[in-house]
Amino acid sequence: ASSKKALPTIARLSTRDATFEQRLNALLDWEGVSDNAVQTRVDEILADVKQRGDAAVIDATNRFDRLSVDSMQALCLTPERLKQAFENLPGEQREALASAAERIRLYHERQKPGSWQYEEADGTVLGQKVTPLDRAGIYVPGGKAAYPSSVLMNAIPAHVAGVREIVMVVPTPDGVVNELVLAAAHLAGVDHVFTIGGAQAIAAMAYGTQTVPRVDKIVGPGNIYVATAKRAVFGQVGIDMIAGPSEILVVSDGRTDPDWLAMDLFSQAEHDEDAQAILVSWDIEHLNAVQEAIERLLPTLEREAIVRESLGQRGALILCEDKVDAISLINRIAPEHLELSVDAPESWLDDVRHAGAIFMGRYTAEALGDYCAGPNHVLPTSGTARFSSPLGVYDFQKRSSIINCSREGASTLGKVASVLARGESLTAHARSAEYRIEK
Ligand code: HSO
Ligand code: ZN
Repeated sequence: ASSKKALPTIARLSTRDATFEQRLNALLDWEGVSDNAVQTRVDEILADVKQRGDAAVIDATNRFDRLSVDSMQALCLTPERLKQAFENLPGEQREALASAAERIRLYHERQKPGSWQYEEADGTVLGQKVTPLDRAGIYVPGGKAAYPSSVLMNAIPAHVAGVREIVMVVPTPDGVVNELVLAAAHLAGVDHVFTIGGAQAIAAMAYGTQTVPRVDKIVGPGNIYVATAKRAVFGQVGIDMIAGPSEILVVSDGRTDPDWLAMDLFSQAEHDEDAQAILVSWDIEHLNAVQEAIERLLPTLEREAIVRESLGQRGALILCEDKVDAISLINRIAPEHLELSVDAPESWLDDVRHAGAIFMGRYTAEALGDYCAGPNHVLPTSGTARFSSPLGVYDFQKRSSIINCSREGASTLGKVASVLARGESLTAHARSAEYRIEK
């Protein structure tokens, strides 16, 4: 036996333990990264792009992505190039991507909110007009973290929303292009792709350059430079949420195959070392069986090292008392993904208040939602499901209020406004309303 005490593969907790709250808090604790050195470098890049436009983007791209281009033209991909990427895919991939895109589109079509209005008795009409953004910018990370599925999840809602122009940026370090990412962009209705990344790409989209159109909102995940740049340009443009590491909370009634559950936990853990996978059950024998499955299946994983790190640092198997106890844990954690691996999951739904996406029943693996079920896989993380929602069509639209007073309505409202305006000593307001009151 080794003299070194081996770290447990995954922590075991019980809601009965006196230390439970403390241990749970330690597991959930996630500090959004912020770094002064990064901030300084990002600020420099933003300022440079703002001032010099394309030239600054080209310089930064050559430096960080190890390229040697001398014009922006070399960093633009045409719609024909995207189409070609799609058509050249192996048949199976082409069909899977197209089927996922179609399902995601159908789901998001349902999110399209209508404009509405109502008319009062005196003929005054009030309403709300929904308008898509003129331009959206989608950031796609390069290298290993470039997920074609995320291109679909970010761009399709924008397209369904009716955004006029969708710009996508994706870095190509050493000139390596991800054909699946381009194919996904083609299917999702992306208009322009620039092979740029990092803070320089965020700056280009936020300020606009001679070549890159200035967008109204930037969405999509990225590394710390990208996240820092997005925070910095927020206000000039809209941004989506800044996502933390991926998480899954599985609740099992003890009747799902432990191998399935172990693999569900792995499927989140393999995203990265900081990802979080937690399983809750009131059946201790079942927890033991899942733990055994984890130990047995771990060595079969391609990304074993990442999964071990993630499970060891932030994973847990939690023994709870009963359904009520499980529900209070769910709402306390407010997970990005919740799997209800139980009989009659519908009977849980009313009580589940906080979760980004709810996967109901034993057959609904989270992985299906990641790719092709239809709902969005860009979800609130780190407990933010308490107050925010999945990325959707509504994130690419805004609302304008409509007020259309009738002659009669102007009299009725004019009296109310005049009194309130005089109360605020804003007499021009009062007189403007009074002019329109019928004598
Ligand atoms: N589970 C990720 C999305 C994803 N999974 C992309 C596979 N590819 C979001 O939390
Ligand atoms: Zn995933």
